[in-house]
Amino acid sequence: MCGTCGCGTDGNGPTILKPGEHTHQAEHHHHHHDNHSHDHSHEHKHKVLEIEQDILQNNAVLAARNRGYFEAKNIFALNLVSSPGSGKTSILERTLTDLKDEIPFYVIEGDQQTLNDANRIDALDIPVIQINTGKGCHLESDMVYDAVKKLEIKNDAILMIENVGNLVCPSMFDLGESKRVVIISTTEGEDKPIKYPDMFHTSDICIINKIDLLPYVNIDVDKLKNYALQVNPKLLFFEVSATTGQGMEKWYKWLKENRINS
Ligand SMILES: Nc1nc2c(ncn2[C@@H]2O[C@H](COP(=O)(O)OP(=O)(O)OP(=O)(O)O)[C@@H](O)[C@H]2O)c(=O)[nH]1
Ligand SMILES: [Mg+2]
Repeated sequence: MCGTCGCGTDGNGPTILKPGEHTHQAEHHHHHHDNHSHDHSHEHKHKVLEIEQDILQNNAVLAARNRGYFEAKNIFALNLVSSPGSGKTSILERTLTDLKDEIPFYVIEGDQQTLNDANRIDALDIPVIQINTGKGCHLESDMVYDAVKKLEIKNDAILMIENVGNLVCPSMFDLGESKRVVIISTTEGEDKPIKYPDMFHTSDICIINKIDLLPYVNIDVDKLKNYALQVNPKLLFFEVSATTGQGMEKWYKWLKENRINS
């Protein structure tokens, strides 16, 4: 749980908006356990632990419900996770542009604030819902549940869920996705998988983005992959540039092969 980053998503909950939809920015987030830095009593710690277990347990219950819904409708749901700016939305933009004539896509965008990413997807005429988590630093399964209801997803579609940019907390929250995709860009350094192992450990796919920048940055991609494999030997890698389109075909092939009866 986010005991160190101070993230909280209780209170009045996140705001879930379509592009163009408006709501007043509510002061809707307060801490799960705001006394944690002041009160170190045994009793308090015990309570915190119980609340954290409750949150994760509730999350798991609704994640299972999401997963059942996706399976019943043969929806291939991907949870895209990464640090901020690694290129999640850029990869989505190119993927949707290239494949939208073949495959029905739906998108859920997670950010603390703004409709920026939803507007980028909306510009491609893809149905999209933005979730603003306020102080929260990750999506939870109830937010996805609400967004999915608003999206009215057709059978056999692909649902792309772009999580909040954060290489730590989203790893703990199952959203009911079919596969988890971690994206890391060439500017982030090869040691991230061993520094932030949970995200790589819980993912199925690792997309290494911004390979067009390789001539300019100090990174050893083989080393990055080896670190990631130390954490998760089952990871499957794609090396791409969302900017130039390099490497995207292999990613598309995987998407097409895995979306039906996944
Ligand atoms: N050179 C290069 N730049 C890229 C590539 N992909 C994305 N970018 C740039 O990286 C920046 C961040 O890209 P986004 O797609 O917004 O990243 P994101 O992961 O969605 O960011 P958040 O949603 O804020 O976490 C933008 O300036 C992009 O143009 C790439 O393959 N090569
Ligand atoms: Mg984004």
